[in-house]
Amino acid sequence: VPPKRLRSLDEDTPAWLEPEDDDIVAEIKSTILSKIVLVAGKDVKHADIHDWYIAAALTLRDRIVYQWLQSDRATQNHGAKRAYYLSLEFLIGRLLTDALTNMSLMKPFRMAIEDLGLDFDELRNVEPDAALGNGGLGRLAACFMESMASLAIPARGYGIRYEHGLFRQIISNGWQEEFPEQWLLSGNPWEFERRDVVFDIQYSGRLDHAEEDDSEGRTLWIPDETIQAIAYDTPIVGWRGHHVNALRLWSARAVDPMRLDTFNSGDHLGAMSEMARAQAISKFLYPSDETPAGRELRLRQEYFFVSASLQDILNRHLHTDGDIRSLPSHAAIQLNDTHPSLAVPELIRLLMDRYHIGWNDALDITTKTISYTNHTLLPEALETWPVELFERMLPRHLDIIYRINAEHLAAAEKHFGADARSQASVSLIDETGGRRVRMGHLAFVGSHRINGVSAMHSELMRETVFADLNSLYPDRITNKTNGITFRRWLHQCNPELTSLLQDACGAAVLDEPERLRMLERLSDDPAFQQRFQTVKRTNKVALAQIIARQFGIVVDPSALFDVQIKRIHEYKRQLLNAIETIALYQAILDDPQGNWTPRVKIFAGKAAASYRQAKLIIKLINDIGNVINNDPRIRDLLKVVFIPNYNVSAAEVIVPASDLSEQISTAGMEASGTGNMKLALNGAITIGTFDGANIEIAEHVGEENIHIFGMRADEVVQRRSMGLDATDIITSSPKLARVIEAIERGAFSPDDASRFIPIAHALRFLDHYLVSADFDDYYRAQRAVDTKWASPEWTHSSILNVARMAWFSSDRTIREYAEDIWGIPVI
Ligand code: B1N
Repeated sequence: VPPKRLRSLDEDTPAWLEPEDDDIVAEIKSTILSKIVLVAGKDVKHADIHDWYIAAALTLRDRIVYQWLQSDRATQNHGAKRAYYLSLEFLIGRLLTDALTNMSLMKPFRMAIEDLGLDFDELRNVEPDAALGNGGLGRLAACFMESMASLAIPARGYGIRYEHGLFRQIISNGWQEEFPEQWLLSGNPWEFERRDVVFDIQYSGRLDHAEEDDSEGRTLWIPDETIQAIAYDTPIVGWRGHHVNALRLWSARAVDPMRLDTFNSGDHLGAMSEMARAQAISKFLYPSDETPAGRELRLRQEYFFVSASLQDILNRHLHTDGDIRSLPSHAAIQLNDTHPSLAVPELIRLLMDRYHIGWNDALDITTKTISYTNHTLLPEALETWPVELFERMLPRHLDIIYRINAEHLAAAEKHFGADARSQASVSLIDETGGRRVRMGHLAFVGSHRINGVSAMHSELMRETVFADLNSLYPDRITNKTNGITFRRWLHQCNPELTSLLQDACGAAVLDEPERLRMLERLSDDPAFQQRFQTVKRTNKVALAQIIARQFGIVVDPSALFDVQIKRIHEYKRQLLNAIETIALYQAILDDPQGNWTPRVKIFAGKAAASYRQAKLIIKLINDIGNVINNDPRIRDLLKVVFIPNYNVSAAEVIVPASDLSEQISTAGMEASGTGNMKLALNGAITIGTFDGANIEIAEHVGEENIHIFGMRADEVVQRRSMGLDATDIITSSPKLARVIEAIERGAFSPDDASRFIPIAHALRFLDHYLVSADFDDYYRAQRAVDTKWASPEWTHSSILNVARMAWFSSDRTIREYAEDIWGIPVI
């Protein structure tokens, strides 16, 4: 049980922060009431639920701030090395319950709020999700922020304070529609605007080589556009509230609020145009996930946040150390994918042009400070930018990139000889089809460590995209398998299970997840199994109620909840799940009295607005649901639910209620996955391919506690090399043939029989994702799941999944980053 007493703080802390146990609730209540009056400026009787939420958040924030300042002082005093995590995405979700759990204040706050006559759950549900990310990559950044604070690593996250996060998804007549998201509408109680932390960010203009002052290549860049970046800090509290770090997000504004001369001449809108152009930079999160957001505005965003962050890091370093050259021993900068790759030329530029360091030292300091995480090998997702755009927007950076490339290619020539293929493959410039800067190569060459996010992914990095770079710099690639924070993804989202785990493994399981192992000996204990099943049932009832209330679909909590929740992408193969649903439907109709396992197929996820095939798959799932859910012959043996607007908060409800976790990407394509970890930790059994972190999950939970199917990565490559036509496969699979025929006949789209022809066509002739090729084995694996569900083996395996997931804590991942990449000691 978390300690009720507040941790003792240093002498500077006001006495009111250390009330007696019994006083805590009263103190919280009176602070909340005073915030209503003093911050909302309202009489308590006029306060609405938003006012109460803001007042509660501010009351909690007061307590966090003292811990935060103390953490900062401690880092300062020890001259400790800091980690800086640069990411264009932070998918945080809600913060109230997160901060309450970590501050050990959940109970007193709940009591205080209920004493005030409010419903705590209603209050916490008014908090909007901070959805400043698309999917796994952004959520990983959020988990890492929490783990760095929990491990008391002095760290800071850097990103963009998007005014509009990921779009709101509405399903209208089965189709996805996108609407702007407005998380800042009612104010954001967590952030501190730092009006004194402002940096100029400059674009375009020209280089004056005549001004080069020496052979070092310092060049005068005369930019012709300046905008400003202003900092907003959000405190991130670690577990038990010991340490607090900041997430610093930048907002863009013009230097002048408007052009007065233009305004006075009568052009009122024109007078504001510079402000609009500047603010556009932090207006929207690019909603693409693993597809290139190849627009000029995106490159402007990337440079904007990289430049502001590096100026800030260098300022702080100089202020505390006084010697710019000692940067690598005081700062480790981690690039979350290639989106912040401009950090390489920007750091070199600042060191040379602002701090007058020579080329060799600037390059050396840069590579020692920076490291890069790769999250995808999909060729279409690897960022490249036209050289022409660089010339126009960032001429000085292109200049620096060319110089890095010249030295790099000279080293490559020594290594490979005059082999033109290897030369072309390692070059920072892709010369095939228009000259483009390869951002992955740039990040690689400018880093001392490059990591993949699962064992298999890191191995594929060495063998494919980065094979030649790896041969040139053989010690740089390393693996850091992803993890998730157990505070949010177990303790907070599944309090019932957490309390059972505390009973079974001791209260210390909250601090030492390895203790989950103690469940192994209970996995066959009938009494424990019973309690475990009761917890799952409670969570399923809660989800079933939401599904009934919000979507009017009645589902039976004793059915198997089969869940696929993630971005909609062809490689993630929601389509494979959808066509298996059709095959199962047909099989039940063939044998209505058969001994079928009742199933609820639950889907949730967003498709990029411009991704037509993914949006058609959403429509197909909804249309299948319409037919099956309304077919009385099925007698509720099968239900299909598409939960709209999937986000972190939705995941927190769905994950604890899941029985089966669908992790069915085409092998070799999912770098890691992290939803797979969340679901297994909450007792869902995985049906999945040998891909990403599924492989390591299988190693940990044991092959008998996971359902693996389908082609392996090498078989995928081999099959594709034989062509994408699946006719042979369909001919030998009557089930698959029947499914495709039903789709083509319009069985699920009677209002428009041709609607799903593009999908049927892909299944027959363009099977790039091996949906047809893997269908039979997937169907077989699903029937093995049915068999297991009916036996006591299910609960046994489910318990063992929970027991063996400790390694997937993001604390373990962060410890590895700190020790192997950042050189930061963890106590
Ligand atoms: O990063 C996650 C992994 O667990 C997933 O397997 C991986 O798919 C995901 C461009 C991406 N890779 N690449 C992206 C996101 C946005 C964007 O604009 C690429 N996301 C991943 C965490 O390692």
